[in-house]
Amino acid sequence: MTVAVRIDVFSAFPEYFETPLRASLLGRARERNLVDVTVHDLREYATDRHRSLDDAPFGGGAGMVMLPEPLFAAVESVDPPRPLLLLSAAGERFGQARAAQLASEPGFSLLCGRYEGVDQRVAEHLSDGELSIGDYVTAGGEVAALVVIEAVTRLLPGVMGNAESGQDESHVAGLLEYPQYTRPAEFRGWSVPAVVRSGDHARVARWRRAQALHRTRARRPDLLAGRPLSDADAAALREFPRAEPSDPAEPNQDDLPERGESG
Ligand code: JCQ
Repeated sequence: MTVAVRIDVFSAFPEYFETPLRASLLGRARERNLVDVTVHDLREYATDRHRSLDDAPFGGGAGMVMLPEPLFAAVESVDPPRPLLLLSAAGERFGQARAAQLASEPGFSLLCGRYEGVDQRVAEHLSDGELSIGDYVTAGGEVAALVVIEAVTRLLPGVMGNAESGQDESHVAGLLEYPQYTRPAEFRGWSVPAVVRSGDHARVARWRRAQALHRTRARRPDLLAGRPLSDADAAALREFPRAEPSDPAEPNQDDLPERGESG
């Protein structure tokens, strides 16, 4: 019996986590004690009578900065699992490899910034590192924390049922996922490719592999850079030279230029 991975979250808006932590995969994983997520309300550690968590920036400028005192007080009082990671657009990019690494440890903690950011002394002397989920601006680190928690939890032993097809999925094998189909075999005139209904499982596997490679080359060529093509992959690509459009009159979506590209 393995012990649950412990995740402690520090947030000025703990209510943000209520529904996502109860619903679906995360809710089931917590009920089954596969993961132990505790959300701490930063406002409980505010020291002034207004329970302030922020103040104006030294040097002037727009917006507010999170105070060091309540953040240090919260973390020092809880003594949460380390590493303690600050969610921030300025952080290291969070990806599947980091998710797998965090899933292999006994626990970690997430500190959610708000307002225009946190006092730099929190980043330097309280947190062990900064994580970013991507190059966009959100109102605070709560959504990013949920992304990290869900990506890590679904990798824990026993969390995923039949969908332990974990090895096929986008990013897990270093390629984008192949196209998937379910019933009906024909929907509004669009047919499921004959090969996936053929019952020839080895041929289906080669078709899927070829589609994953075509799709990755078209959409995320960066993932293929410096990756040698195996003999099996080259053979799959010869057998299935390009994705089959559902309607021969339609252009192949994978071969269209990216939106916003001139050509
Ligand atoms: C965006 N990846 C992560 C918003 C302040 C550290 O202080 C702040 C953090 C945020 C949240 O941004 C993110 C993020 N991309 O967490 C304001």
